[in-house]
Amino acid sequence: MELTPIVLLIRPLPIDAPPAPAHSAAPPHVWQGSRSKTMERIRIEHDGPIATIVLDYPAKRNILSSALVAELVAAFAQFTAAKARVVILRAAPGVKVWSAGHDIAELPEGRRDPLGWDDPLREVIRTIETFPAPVIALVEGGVWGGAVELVLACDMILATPNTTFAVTPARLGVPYNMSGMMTFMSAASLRIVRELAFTARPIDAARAERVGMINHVLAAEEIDAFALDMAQAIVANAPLSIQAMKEELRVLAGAKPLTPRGFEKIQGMRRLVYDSRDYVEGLRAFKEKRRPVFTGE
Ligand code: KGJ
Repeated sequence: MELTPIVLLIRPLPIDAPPAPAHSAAPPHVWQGSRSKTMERIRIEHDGPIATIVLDYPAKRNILSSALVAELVAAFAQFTAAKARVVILRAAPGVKVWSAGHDIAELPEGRRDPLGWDDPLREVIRTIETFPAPVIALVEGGVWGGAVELVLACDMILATPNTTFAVTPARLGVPYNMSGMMTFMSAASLRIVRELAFTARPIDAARAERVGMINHVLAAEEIDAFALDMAQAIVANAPLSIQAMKEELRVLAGAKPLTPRGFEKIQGMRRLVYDSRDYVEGLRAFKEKRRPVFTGE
């Protein structure tokens, strides 16, 4: 698959077109040929019913800033309108950092929930989860914080052997939120989630595959062809069936009972975290490029 940016070959789809109902009575292949479009922080490519998003903001290690997320959300809306049958989400080949996660500079400095409903990370996770066709994450290099959740929210995950996943809120003093924890719980056993979240140490691709967090580890020279082959297998199948199964899995995975009291208790605990000195210290230490000193206050 060609990844260098090329000019738009065919009439572009309006980026702000309202998402069409997926896979309606339209013919299965609404796209002809291939085309590519460059946004500022991502590139998108269409090749027939297979769409690709390339994270392409290396100067800031593909951080999930509100600007990058806005481009991602627009790309998925465009793919929905165009009835894409599968999306491959990747970074440029050979990157050392797939994504450094949430833009720490955009986290509020305290006294406000840093991961509320409208947070860009939450928005892009919902976009992927509710996208009406499978999303394959093709990952290499370091994946950090919220970017780990982004990858785990994808339907299938392929990774090169040098991939690592580090879940780092506790290194920053950030109270992760419950729907985010649910993404982790759906992707790995509680024991693994606890280890990742409490130690904030990276897990490598081999172990992530062993514990069932990701689908396949593949050599860098093989991963593109493997992803394409998987995409083609999906495209050959019935899109409405896949769309219904994807939604069933999403709804079932999220079907966790929670009492109002339990919810309020957790919100109260999270508030103690983002009101704490440790939270301010975690963000400040990152900006000052030093290790944080946490006191539990
Ligand atoms: N947010 C904001 N800016 C970032 C971030 C980030 N997450 N990561 C990197 N940057 C910026 C740096 O400040 C540099 O900006 C530039 O990207 C290159 O980073 O100084 P500038 O050039 O203006 P750097 O550190 O020079 O690159 P490397 O030496 O290659 O190191 C890459 C790393 C990914 C190891 C390193 O940047 C890093 O540790 N980043 C933070 C990773 C992290 O903990 N991410 C989790 C963020 N938190 C969450 O996602 C969430 C949701 N949470 O709850 O905590």
